[in-house]
Amino acid sequence: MGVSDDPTDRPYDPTVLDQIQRRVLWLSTRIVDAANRERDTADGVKVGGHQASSASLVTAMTALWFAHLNSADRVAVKPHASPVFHAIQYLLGNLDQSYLTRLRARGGLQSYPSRTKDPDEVDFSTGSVGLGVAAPLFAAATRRSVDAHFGARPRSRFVAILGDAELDEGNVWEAVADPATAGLGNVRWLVDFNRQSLDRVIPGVRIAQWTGQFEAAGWHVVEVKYGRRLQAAYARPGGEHLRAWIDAMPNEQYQSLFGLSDGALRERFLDGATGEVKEQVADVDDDALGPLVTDLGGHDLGAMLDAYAQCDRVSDRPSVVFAYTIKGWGLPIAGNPRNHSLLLSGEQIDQLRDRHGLDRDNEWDRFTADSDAGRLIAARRDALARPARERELRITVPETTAQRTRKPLSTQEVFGRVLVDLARNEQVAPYLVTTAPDVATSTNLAGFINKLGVFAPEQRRSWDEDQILRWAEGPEGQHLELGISEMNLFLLLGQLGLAWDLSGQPLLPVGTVYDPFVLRGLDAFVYGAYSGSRFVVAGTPSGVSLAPEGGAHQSTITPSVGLELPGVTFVEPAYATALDWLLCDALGRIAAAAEGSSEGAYYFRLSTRPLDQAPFEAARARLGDTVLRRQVLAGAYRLVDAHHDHPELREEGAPVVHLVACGAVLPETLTAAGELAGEGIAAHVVDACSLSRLYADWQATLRRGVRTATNPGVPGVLHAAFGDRAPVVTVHDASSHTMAWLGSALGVPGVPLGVDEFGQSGSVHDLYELHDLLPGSIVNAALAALSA
Ligand SMILES: Cc1ncc(C[n+]2csc(CCOP(=O)(O)OP(=O)(O)O)c2C)c(N)n1
Ligand SMILES: [Mg+2]
Repeated sequence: MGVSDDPTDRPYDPTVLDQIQRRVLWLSTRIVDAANRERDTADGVKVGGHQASSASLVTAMTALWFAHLNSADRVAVKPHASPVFHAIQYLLGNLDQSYLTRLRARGGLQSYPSRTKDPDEVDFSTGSVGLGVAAPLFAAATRRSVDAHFGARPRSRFVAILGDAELDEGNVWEAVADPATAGLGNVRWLVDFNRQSLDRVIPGVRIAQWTGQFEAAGWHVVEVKYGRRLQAAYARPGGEHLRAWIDAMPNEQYQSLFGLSDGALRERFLDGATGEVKEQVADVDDDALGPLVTDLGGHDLGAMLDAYAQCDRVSDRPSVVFAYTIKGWGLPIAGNPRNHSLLLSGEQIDQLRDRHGLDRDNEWDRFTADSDAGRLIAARRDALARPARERELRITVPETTAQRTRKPLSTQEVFGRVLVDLARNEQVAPYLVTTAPDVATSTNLAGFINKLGVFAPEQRRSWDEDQILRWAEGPEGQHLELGISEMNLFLLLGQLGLAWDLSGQPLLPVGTVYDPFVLRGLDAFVYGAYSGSRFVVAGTPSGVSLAPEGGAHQSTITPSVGLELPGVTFVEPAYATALDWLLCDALGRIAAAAEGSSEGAYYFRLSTRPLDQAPFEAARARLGDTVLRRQVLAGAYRLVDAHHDHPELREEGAPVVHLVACGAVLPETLTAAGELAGEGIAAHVVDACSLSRLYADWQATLRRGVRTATNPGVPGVLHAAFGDRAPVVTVHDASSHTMAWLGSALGVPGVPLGVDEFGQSGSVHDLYELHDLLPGSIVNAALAALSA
């Protein structure tokens, strides 16, 4: 690419920008230094931070924030460049100076950019490499659909700044390949192409492969390879030999030049070179040769700004810029193959401070307001100021869609019905958006899709006259279909759930996935939860209850994920009305978006096993809707009260046991309770429809006790559902471990039943028998619990 030397092409004075980038380099290096050399953590654990990875991006990020971005743009920053980001925010006046010495301290600057925990405004959390790269792509896909439904908002560029080794993560390519991300002309990826990862200099020259992959996916690729000095050398007669020599040089050889000087550098550089190449550098002094042959474009402000401008001229597809950089640029550790976690010594820091013309009294200062840099920064601060965004949707989500049925129903079927009913609700429907990784129809989203259509940027002609499923695609569609990538599902859900912030429009996102494959998207699920995103995801079908499907399709550890993941509420209802209440409530909470709430995402684990609804209707008649709904939302209710059904057992003082079940296994549990009653044992049945809420309530009570050194009681929810103090049997179509804590929570003996092996194909009966989930086993477990 050509570098324009005409300063009138650019609105900023290059010498001022250069002054700013030097300060950014100093501050980002010193932020890490202070955390490591000046803070006593008293625990012997290294603090760390990444001076080399940060330095690598100083030029590219200075050019972005001080000469390119505007207030509508949103940026994901490479995890290990967080010190550069914070240094920039500090210079812009968006971060108090006190934070600069608090990198990686509690309440200070987080190790990696964090939306929810950093003191300055982070658009995308990053840290698990690859995810922060893909997130802006899905934010842009979200924006495309938001613009189509709610009117175009000021155009944003969605930028990801990534390390070159992040391209090794498969999720990056899943995101690039999905048709849902095609044609997003407002996406920019900026690759910090320093040819080093954590362990090593990346072997070989991979740029051609990567360029080919991006181009095959329809991306616009820009390479910023050489700086001005090298470009000038190439332009001399015979300069093409020099260029060909450097172009073909293996990374390892090129990288080794950074540690050398003078004669040794010349010798290494020319190792194996032809006479023509030698001739090209014959007149270059020894001390000028190093700076010349290592003059890469990623450290040339003008070259970077030109690359950004070049991307802006391409509006019909995403752009990726490969900026050739030096890991550790401007530091004594530049290009060192081991520099990923190297830290400058005190002496090196002193020398660097000197070189930047600073001393201990002014080393943390901002530029003064009356300096050229100060004036530029003040103008940039104004240009980057963002309007406030509204989190909340001011709508009323109904408490129920009043599902009525006489026939047995599965939760998966009810889920589809509730969404269809909400799609008819004029207040709620506009904000609903569904998504699935090629499982929309098999997870019961077909009804919703029939009503609200599939999103496509342009109207597409349908060639298929299906009477049952109308797959109409166009800008009005509210279902976003993905290819089979659960990573992409959770990345998209995560971004849909942040649309209030990143696209100025709160939404009600709902995704579906086969429950076992929640694990396939798990890191992106964690990422969404950590980012504070709000959405509903339904994992269905689940457990061994999907019986004939068998084997690895049987999820057993997913409830643990739902229960243990912060920011996620796990819900596994069994009955239609309970699911209806819980789903409406979840969407209502997403709409209300209470700030500071610990609940963000809702994970519904569903089943295709049809269940008779009569037992729930009986509990409803006994408790009334108000009490029952309150208990369902709190996480557990007494489905069967043995003393109510069999008053004689109470009168006789019969032994009492609690059978607690979750989801599809309730029929067997009810039968077991009946059999126990026949044997003179009062077995109450509790439906634990949200283990998360039960567990959270128990923990909150315990923690209060721990923190105030008082005896914790039984929390309210458990008290309401369990009343009597009696042994428990837990029954779950999932790992027996998931509910095994209930005995402790209630302070009674407990016997957990569940699925602790990889599954078989078979009928529900066959498989419940195999895993001791039939009524006979539950009865035996109850007897064991009673005798414990
Ligand atoms: C998913 C994941 N795996 C591993 C790591 C540990 N890790 C952090 S940085 C890094 C290498 C990054 O290299 P690159 O992206 O090229 O960044 P650079 O520091 O060279 O700029 C690794 C393996 C991580 N943060 N996330
Ligand atoms: Mg790298």
